[in-house]
Amino acid sequence: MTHTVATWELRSRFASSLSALYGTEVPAYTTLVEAAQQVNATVLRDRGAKAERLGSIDRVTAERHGAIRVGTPRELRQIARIFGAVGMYPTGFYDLRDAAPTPIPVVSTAFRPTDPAELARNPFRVFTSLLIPDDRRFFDNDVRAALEKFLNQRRLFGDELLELADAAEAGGGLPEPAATRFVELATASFALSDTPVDRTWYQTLENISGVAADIGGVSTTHINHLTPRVLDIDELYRQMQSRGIAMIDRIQGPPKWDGPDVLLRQTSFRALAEPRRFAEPDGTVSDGQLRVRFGEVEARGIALTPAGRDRYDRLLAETDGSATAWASRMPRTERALAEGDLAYFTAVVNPHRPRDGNAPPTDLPALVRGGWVDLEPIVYEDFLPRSAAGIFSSNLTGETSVDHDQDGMARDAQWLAGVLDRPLHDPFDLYDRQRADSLHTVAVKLGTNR
Ligand code: OOG
Ligand code: NI
Repeated sequence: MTHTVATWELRSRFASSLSALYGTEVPAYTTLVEAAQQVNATVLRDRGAKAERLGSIDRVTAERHGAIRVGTPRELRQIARIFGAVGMYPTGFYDLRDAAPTPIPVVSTAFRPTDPAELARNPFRVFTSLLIPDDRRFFDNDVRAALEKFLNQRRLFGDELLELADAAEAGGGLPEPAATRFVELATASFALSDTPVDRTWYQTLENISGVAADIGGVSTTHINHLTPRVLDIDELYRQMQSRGIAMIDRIQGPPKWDGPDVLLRQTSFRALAEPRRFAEPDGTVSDGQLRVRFGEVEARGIALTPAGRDRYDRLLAETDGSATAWASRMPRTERALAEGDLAYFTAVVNPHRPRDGNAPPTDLPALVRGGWVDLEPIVYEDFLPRSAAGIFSSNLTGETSVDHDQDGMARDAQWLAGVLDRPLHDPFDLYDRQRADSLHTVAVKLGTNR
């Protein structure tokens, strides 16, 4: 009998193989991972079981997200097949083209496991951006035509890789040696290539947008950053600076405070100069450098409901994330977040619930108030468009040139699902379902599911 390497194991092998590759390509990433592990060990020692409230230390230690940028719908569909092979499915729609202060000519999604049990096994996720060449605010007709021609000629992924991917997705995994081969080919397709970059073409695009040049100015794609998860991001930030690594000037997302961690806080070190070869206009090849790849670290908190998210977005827009404004408008306990329906929790029956003969209520706030259930936070598994745009732009060299007199092309989640030719999951639906499933189990146990 040949042993099948299951989908989750392919995912976990793929994540660690990409991480090993990125560590050899960008040594500062290894420093970041080491610093993150040290901070996590300290937090675990100091806070004990509380440190694992938002994920077991095994999950958090292995946890990474990456970012990849592609140029055409066809490339995005191929990426979807490769990630589908390892159980990562497109989730969420992010339009970064009118992000303040720096618009980026892409729309994005994140490929990730959608099932809680799969997330617990390995939560690898990849923020994936698609260039929009027909957005006239960024690209005029000539550049657009040249971009599309260039992109349509390149092949990012070979047939062998795509066929193995399809077999893995259809079969729920791969036998050996196909499994090893798949991980090898998938990893290699995201390595930095040493194919010479056409200097003139790259610069044409870079004058419009550094992200456009990184996507459409080269004949390959590459993993753009990999992000470990840390339990105390403020401490990590201090440690990286004391190790001499220049970080961007802030931590993005909610401010530091003494209430529950929600959503996502992220920070990064600036893109580093890496050697690249250039094809010059006179036909010679020269050595040069590009700064496109960086390192990022993140702390994850509880997922917010649409109402909670709305409050977060408004707080950030109105107060730029001031900690005092935050503290005056965000509930300070998990329980208050649940009672206000601002954040997602699953409920489990409280073994010490009151046994006074009264019938239990059925809605979550009342169950919590009556002491019938305990709450388990649902971790935020997604991204934040404002932070994402901040991460993109803090790593750009040069300005993005935008012609505000032109209309952008309208793009939405439905359009992206069409491009992907797969369902595009809505993060809120996934969190909602997880909460609903737990309430159903509670109702069965309490005998209220009439
Ligand atoms: C993606 C930037 C967004 C995040 O963590 O928000 C991102 C990119 O640079 O391609 O990764
Ligand atoms: Ni990132």
